[in-house]
Amino acid sequence: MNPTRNFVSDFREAAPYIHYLRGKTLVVGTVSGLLAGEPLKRLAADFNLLASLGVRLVWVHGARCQIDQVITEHGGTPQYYRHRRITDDTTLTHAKYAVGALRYDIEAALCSSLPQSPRRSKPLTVAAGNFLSARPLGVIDGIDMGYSGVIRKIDTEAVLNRLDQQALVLISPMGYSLSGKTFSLDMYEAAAALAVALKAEKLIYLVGQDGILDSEGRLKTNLSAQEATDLAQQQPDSPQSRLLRHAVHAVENGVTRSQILNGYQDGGLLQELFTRNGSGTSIARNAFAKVRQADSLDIPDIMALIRPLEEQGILVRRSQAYLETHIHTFCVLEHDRHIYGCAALKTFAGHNSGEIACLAVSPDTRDGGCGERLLEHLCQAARRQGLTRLFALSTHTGEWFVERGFQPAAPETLPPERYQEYTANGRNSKVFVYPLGETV
Ligand code: 1C4
Repeated sequence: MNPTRNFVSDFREAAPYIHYLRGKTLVVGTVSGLLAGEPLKRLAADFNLLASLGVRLVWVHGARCQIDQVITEHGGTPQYYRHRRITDDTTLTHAKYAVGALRYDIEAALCSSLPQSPRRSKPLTVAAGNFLSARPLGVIDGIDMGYSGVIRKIDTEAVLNRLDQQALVLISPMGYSLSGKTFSLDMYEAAAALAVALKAEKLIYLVGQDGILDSEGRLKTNLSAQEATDLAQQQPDSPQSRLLRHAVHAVENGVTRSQILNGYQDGGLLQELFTRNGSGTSIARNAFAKVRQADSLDIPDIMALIRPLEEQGILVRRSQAYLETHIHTFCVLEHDRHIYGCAALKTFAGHNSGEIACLAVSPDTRDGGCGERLLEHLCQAARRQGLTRLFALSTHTGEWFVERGFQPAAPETLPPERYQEYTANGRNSKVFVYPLGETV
């Protein structure tokens, strides 16, 4: 294995994502367990890296473990009701102490001069402050929740100003009432509320598990808001369902995606942001269509989708007979039994290349990431088949592929069988290739 080759293909894969994320706002909520030792150092280094790439960052930190620890050290027992802390006067004093100390630790970690840090000479500026106003949670089922609060308002303008000044905005899970009281807040709720108020591109929760797991412990990589809500309702009182509800709230109120990742995985955040495969669970509002293997029942829908594009010369003409014999190479994007897109992965005997072919998304669904999802699906399928290179031929859509890391290539580099077809059909299409690299 040639390490330089891996670096080059990985860097090419990351480039479009770097471009896309520049100037975008990410709100990242981290659970309290991550905020010490190596995990904190790694997170701080990754935040520094993201900020140096022009990503606008709001970091909302939890403090549950640290507050529990202070309470225990003072001989108390942390009290919760429905996963929310019951905050009496003494608990509030402990919470202020623990959150204050934690904030210093986080700021120090963000300043530390790591050898590989792009900001070695100028640490990232951190802005913290009274951005959140709160009101009491009140009495729930007869239990007075004391100084546990919910967000009342966010000073969005102040946060945006700090972001415009290229500061990382650090939000602690505390809010203040107009009468000058302090309330302890829920990190998940605060992060979701900030993401909505700031119209963030993404809300990311870094947690202690690989993402959202189904009842059999399997990771769900993509969920629509509806699927996430259904999952939350299966175990309404679990911590996962609380997390899901906030993640769904964000995507239903204008945030493009909520992502839930394992914060202990070194590089998990960067992998999610800069690779096609990502990591963890992604939740999108769009009752997001599923990409699945096509079958012969899909052929009428596929034909309806591709015929107009064939008429325009964008796609090569494919007969019904061709579709019937090659349907196993197609995937479709489906929602509510309606097909919104299709694509095929053509392979060539004795060759490690595959062709992304017959890629189409219905006109009323374009620009919503469906094309990207079909491409992702085929990249993963190609890797599973051991292919090392993908290519696409296009008369109209070359830029779309280039923006996703494909490079123009000479037609002569096509597999011989495909090159013959290329010269015979006279379409003079442009060729684009994408190295899949040696890693999966
Ligand atoms: N060029 C550059 N950018 C484009 C673009 C284009 N033609 N069409 C859309 N975009 C941009 C949008 O402006 C948007 O940009 P933004 O707002 O994010 O900055 C972004 O792409 C949207 O990305 P997305 O992931 O949401 O994409 P979708 O809209 O869901 O889907 C398609 C993108 C290109 C698939 C969709 O626009 C579509 O169906 N277009 C018509 C069909 C088409 O052009 N398909 C690509 C074919 S190339 C042929 C074959 O038959 O096998 C020909 C082979 C030959 O020999 O010539 C292929 C592969 O099928 N080859």
